[in-house]
Amino acid sequence: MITHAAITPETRSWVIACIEKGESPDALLQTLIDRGIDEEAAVAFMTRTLEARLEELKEKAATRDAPAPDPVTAIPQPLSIEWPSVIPAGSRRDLDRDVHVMFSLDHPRVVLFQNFLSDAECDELIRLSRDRMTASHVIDMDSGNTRADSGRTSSGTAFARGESPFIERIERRIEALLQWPYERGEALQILRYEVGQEYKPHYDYVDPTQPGAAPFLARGGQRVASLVMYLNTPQDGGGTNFPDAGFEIAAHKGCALYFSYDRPHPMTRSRHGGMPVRAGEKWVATKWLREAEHH
Ligand code: PD2
Ligand code: ZN
Repeated sequence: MITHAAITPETRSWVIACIEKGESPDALLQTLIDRGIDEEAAVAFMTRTLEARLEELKEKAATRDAPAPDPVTAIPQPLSIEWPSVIPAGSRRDLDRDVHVMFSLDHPRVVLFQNFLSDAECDELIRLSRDRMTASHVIDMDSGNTRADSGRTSSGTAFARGESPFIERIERRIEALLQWPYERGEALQILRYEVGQEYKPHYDYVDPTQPGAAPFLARGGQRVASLVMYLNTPQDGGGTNFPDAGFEIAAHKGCALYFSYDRPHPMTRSRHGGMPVRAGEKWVATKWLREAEHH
């Protein structure tokens, strides 16, 4: 005779298999009782088994019906790094110059510094660059190489990190201002915009879902922040705008515009552009900060 102890995991599997073949629960209950299982125990067992099976099937259906996350549109988590530390508006950072915060916004994260470079430093950066400018490129997200693009019409050049004591002095000031290791900065880029030239709105991070992102990300990870240093004051135009947030920062000699993006996603509202120069010319130096050491 089968006793109460005979209700085993196999009994459970057998009941489920029979139900799924279409046998009636009442008939199964009767079989259990016929085989000597106490009626009350058999009813409790059948109830538990069928309820648990129903829950299992509901969970399976919910997982199956939930749309699979789309790797292109899914919102990535914020990068889990220590962020550059930026002081509040109105305060000063004790560097080798008296730099202070003129404007600060949380979303997008934007900070404008005044007096970051001296007039002499701005003039020297322009003087060192003038004879080595070539047409600016963008990263081709299919191949990872760079290419010309009608949305970026400036010319530019770059200084390797620490290329000279003068360049290193500026880079060390950036390190101290943002509390961001020197080694996690890209080469200093210099850009020149003549009348009508611009850099249409774009993101400075790379889209990690694009095939061309891998070689970029292999050298220091994602870009996390940008510092745009204005080397002159254009006669007219040439501001930096953030169209998704609806504001523009005027290009003003010696000021530095900082913005960061905590993940490579438009939700950072960090899309920005170099507005067309309407008169005169515009010179900037840019420093991009990476997640990790850049080489
Ligand atoms: O020229 C600018 O104002 C500017 C602003 C932001 C340039 C860039 N980003 C860039 O080169 O990415
Ligand atoms: Zn940019």
